[in-house]
Amino acid sequence: MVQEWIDVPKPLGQEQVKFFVENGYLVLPGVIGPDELEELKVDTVRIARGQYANENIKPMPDALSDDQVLRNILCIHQPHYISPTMLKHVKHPQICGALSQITAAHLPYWDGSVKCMQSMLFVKPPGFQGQAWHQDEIYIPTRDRSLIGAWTAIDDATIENGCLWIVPESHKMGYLYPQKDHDNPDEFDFAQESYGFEQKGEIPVEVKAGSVVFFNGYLLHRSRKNRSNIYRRVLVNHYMNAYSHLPWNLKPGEHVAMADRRVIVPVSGKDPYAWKGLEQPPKSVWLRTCKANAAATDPKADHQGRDNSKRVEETAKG
Ligand SMILES: O=C(O)CCC(=O)C(=O)O
Repeated sequence: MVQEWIDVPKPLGQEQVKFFVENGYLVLPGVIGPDELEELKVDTVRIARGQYANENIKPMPDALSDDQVLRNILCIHQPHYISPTMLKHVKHPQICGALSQITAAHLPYWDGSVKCMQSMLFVKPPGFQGQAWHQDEIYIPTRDRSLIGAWTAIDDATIENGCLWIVPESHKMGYLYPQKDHDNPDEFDFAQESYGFEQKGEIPVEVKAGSVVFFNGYLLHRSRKNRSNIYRRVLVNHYMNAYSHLPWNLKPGEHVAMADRRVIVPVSGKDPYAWKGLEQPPKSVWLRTCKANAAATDPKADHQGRDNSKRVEETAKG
């Protein structure tokens, strides 16, 4: 079999690569232009209206306004499984180019090959919660600490509307901190909170729409409640070194060193395990619909009192 090689641009300088390796994050402003942002916004509504055939979001009546279909949704998980627009963004040349330079820049022998395994489309309407401290490798383990989030701001992200907060350099030790339930359901959704680390270096990452924030899967981060009166839309795609197995959602009896989920999208360089084939993703997305006022009485319930924990656990949130 002839191995396909995916060529991508190399937009970063050596200083930016070094900054990412040292600090565990990198902000690139102006990556996504106004037309692409508009395309993502329109597609978000299309997904929420159930206009792509899928198991979890049924078509909504046309009479509902865009605001009515969006305002109950915190996050749509795996939109690229059903939407060609979201899949196109997963393969965005500038983003994948940057990923080909930083994802596993901490490793010898790496040739820039990268694959994607997850997308999350945060809608985060006014009043909706953020997510408490966590490290994404808790949810999506790699074999070489190469998990990376590419967090694209569709709206300006500010402290007021619930931007990302990070602890620079917290990825360096390569330790996954323990997690426990938190006691602040007004501020954070039902996902557990990491604890046992020094928080005092925490910084907000306020960015303009169209910026991309890259962060390593061991970097401690959180987001806060949206206290503004506008949506805070963000598309976060997760990627990793294509050479690492993806021992995710282990099946009973499976050995962590051998497991390798193949619902992936190769986005740069080569897929070293192409001979294993790819698994087709389910025609489905998952919804996170947590909201502060209902969560105050039950942290696992959305504003309609439904228990969301199972749906999100199935998604292995990153
Ligand atoms: O943007 C957010 O609200 C949370 C994003 C996040 O924690 C993640 O992508 O892992």
